[in-house]
Amino acid sequence: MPRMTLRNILIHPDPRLKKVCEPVADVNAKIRKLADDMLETMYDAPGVGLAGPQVGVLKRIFVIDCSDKDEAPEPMVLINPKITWVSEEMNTYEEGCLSIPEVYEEVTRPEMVRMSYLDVDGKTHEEEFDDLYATAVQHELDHLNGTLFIDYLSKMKRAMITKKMKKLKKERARD
Ligand code: GNR
Ligand code: NI
Repeated sequence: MPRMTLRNILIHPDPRLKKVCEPVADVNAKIRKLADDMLETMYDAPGVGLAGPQVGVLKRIFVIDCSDKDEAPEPMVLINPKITWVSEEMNTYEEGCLSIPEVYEEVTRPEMVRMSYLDVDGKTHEEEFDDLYATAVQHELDHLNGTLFIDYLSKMKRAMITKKMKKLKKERARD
C-alpha cells in the first residue's frame, strides 16, 4: 500500500459538503492513513487546511498547516474538534476554499479560539489559536458542520458564486 495517496477534492455545490459529519469513534490505522492522505492533498493543492468532507469522508477530522513558507512545516491533525472558548474581539480575513476555487471574500470571525481535539494517537489536546490559525480552524470546523464560508455572504453573492462553480465543474468534466 502506498504511504500517501492524493484524494480528489469535491467542488461546491455537492451534497456531501452540506452534511453534518459523524464523530470519529476510534482513532485507528485507517484514520491515520486518511490524515496522511489529507495532508498530502492539502500540500499538493496547495492550501492551509482541508476537512474530511472535502475529500468525501463525512467524519469529524481536518488537517491544517499555516506555517510560513520559509519556516519548517507544521502539519496538524484535529479529530473531533470542539470550540471551548472564543474571544470577544473579531477579525476579518479574506477567505478562500479549495472546494470553491478562485473565489476570495472577507469573512468576520472571532480573532482567537480555544479548541479541544484528539490527535492521531487519540490523545486529547486543548489549544489556543490566533491569526490565520484561528481563521483556518473555524473555517475547517464549519466544514464538519456542512457550512461553507460563502454561507456568511449575501444570498445574491452566494448565488453568483454557486453559478460560477457549476460552470467550472462542467468545464472540468469536459476536459
Ligand atoms: O487554503 C485555504 N486558505 C484559506 C485562507 C483563508 C481562510 C481559510 C482558508 S482554508 C483554505 C483551504 C480550505 O478550503 N480548507 O477547508
Ligand atoms: Ni474550505
